Amino acid sequence: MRSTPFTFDISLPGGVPTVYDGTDVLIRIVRPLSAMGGQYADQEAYEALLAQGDTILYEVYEMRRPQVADGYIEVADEYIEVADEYIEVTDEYIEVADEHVGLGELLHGTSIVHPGKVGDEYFMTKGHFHSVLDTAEVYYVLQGRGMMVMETPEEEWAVEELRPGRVLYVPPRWAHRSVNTGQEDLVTLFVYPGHAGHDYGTIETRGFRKLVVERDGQPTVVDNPRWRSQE
Ligand code: M6P
Ligand code: ZN
Repeated sequence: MRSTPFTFDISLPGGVPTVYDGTDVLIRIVRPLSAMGGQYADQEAYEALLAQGDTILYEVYEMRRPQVADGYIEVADEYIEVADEYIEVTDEYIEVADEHVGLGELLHGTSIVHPGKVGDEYFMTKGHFHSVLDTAEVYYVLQGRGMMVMETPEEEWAVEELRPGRVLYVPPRWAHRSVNTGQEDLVTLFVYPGHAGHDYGTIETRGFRKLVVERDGQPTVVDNPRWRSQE
């Protein structure tokens, strides 16, 4: 992995980063509708949309630092499972990071959430806590309109509006989910510590407290009827 300074560009519209060096790892993660089972409130609308095809909801281009392998990897859905498993093993991951590059690395990349709805609920990311809970994340909005839905294990919640030029700081302990409330792709640049990892299980089980739905043509934050308190 490269240890001298480097640059890359992000092409807009679209949000695809230029590959800055063949020796670094740019991972493309694709999340189709089928990866979001149980996440949308309107299960019937979800099934109906899925029956029409497994449409791609969002894509992530991630500069993996520390890298997990040499070269340029385009990751298929199957590989994501492998990657997630790898990240969940936090101790081993830190060990690998330590051995190769230390713990000061920053993972970064672009997230592209496509426009659309499942019933009246907008296309969104799965959302996650970081496995190392005490790690933050910074987002910079490059294109589109949206909301970041956030909450802590202590059941506080927050929703912040996303629009081009805006920076969002997600403090340690806050789970986060990007929601596209606009008509075009929502493109954000994100940066977070290389050893943070993703905890998807908590959100998959409990859901987020709040949903973002369209009401009278406007994005509206509502309670998630299926949200389960930790107790
Ligand atoms: C952001 C970052 C990425 C994350 C992506 C998609 O861009 O936090 O690390 O992978 O969102 O969200 P999720 O991992 O919840 O599917
Ligand atoms: Zn994150």
